[in-house]
Amino acid sequence: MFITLEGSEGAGKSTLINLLKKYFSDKKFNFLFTREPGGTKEGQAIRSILLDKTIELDSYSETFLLLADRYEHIDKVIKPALKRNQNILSDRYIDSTFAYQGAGRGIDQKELQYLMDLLNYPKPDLTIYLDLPIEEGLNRVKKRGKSDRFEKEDLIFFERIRNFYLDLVKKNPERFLLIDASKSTDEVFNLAKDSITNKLYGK
Ligand code: Z5A
Repeated sequence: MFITLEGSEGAGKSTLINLLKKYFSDKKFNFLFTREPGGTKEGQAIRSILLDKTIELDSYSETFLLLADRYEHIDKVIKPALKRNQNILSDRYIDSTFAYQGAGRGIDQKELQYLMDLLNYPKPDLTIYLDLPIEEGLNRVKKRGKSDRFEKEDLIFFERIRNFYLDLVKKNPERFLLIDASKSTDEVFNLAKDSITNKLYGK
């Protein structure tokens, strides 16, 4: 089973993943938690460039770095795990590129699809999207303290991304579960845990 988690800034992906990790490890479930960018040693080096506020990247350079990260991730982590029949949860995956580089940066979606197809990527069975009004998410991130190269973008950039995700969820109801991330961490966790469990047991 291949599950992905998406969301905009401060929606609570890391918080949710920590709760899911504990829950599935207590249940002795064979679950691999991974992320993009940075799911491999090579990807971690790429991630540090992508998040560095002192580095200026053209949107295409940013995209190619993300795709290099993804190629390494698919080749070294995702495909081998799926071959072993291991369950995987990836914090961000292909939808992030269509949302951030497509809707956010303005790269044509067809160009992105062409580049993505070159990766021959496994498709997720379930994608959980944590939805939160942008200002609320940015306030949470501000309180947390540190920010990265993406988080210095303006509200409109993040609104375009959120609207893109909302549209994607509407068009792909069989793959997506939208969770209202303004709910408490416990409520968000229970909704995500139940939907993953149902998917694992084919309900
Ligand atoms: N990116 C891209 O552009 N294209 C791509 O293809 C890919 C990625 C794959 C890094 O991703 C950047 O890469 C990202 C998109 C770009 N851009 N940004 N920014 P990332 O996933 O590593 O980073 P992130 O999206 O910024 O996630 P984050 O900063 O780690 O936030 P989060 O995981 O969603 O939130 P959190 O750390 O769990 O929570 C934030 C705060 O809110 C924290 O203080 C929590 O205690 C609090 N919180 C969490 N849940 C709640 C609830 N339910 N109520 C109240 N407070 C809460």
